[in-house]
Amino acid sequence: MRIMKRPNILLTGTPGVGKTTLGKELAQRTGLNYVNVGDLAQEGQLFDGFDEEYQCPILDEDRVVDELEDKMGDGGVIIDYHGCDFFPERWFHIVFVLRTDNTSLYNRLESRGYTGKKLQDNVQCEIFQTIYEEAMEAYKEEIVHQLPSNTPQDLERNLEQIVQWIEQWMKDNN
Ligand code: DAT
Repeated sequence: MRIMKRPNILLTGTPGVGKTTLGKELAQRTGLNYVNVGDLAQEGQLFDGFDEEYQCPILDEDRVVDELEDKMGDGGVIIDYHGCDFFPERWFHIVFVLRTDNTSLYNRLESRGYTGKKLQDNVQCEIFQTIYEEAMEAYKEEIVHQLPSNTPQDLERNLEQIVQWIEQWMKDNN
């Protein structure tokens, strides 16, 4: 039996914009495989050093890419990470950059326990649209889409749009 081809999707954006919430629900609705790169790195200890300033381990990007390569080749993977320029460009059929208004993001990160410089820097990352620009440099502009992620209504709309896009992609590619 011929196996159905399925797309690989990147969900990126500043911490707290809603990647995990969207990614997990999307996986539930579509049967695609959700991968949280932070969790993957934690499980496999895919780190290379420690960042004293932010008090967190530094991701070993090469080992993360090696770890994911086979799975990405099979297709049907949703990747969730707050960075996007170290993944091979060829991996993704579409890239979504989630965006959240400053006040909402500030509140979400504060209730996650972020304080001080870490909180400020992450909100600033969103204000400067750092991840969006990173994505626009790393991938073809026409596959990079921004999604508002402020309210539960935004979440539902994003889910419906992505599910539709996946269905269309599978019709076109099988
Ligand atoms: P990320 O994975 O980007 O760090 P998350 O999915 O953990 O973000 O979400 C951070 C918090 O925001 C969490 O408490 C759920 C909430 N949230 C996510 N998407 C939302 C949305 N569209 N509207 C309101 N709250 C949302």
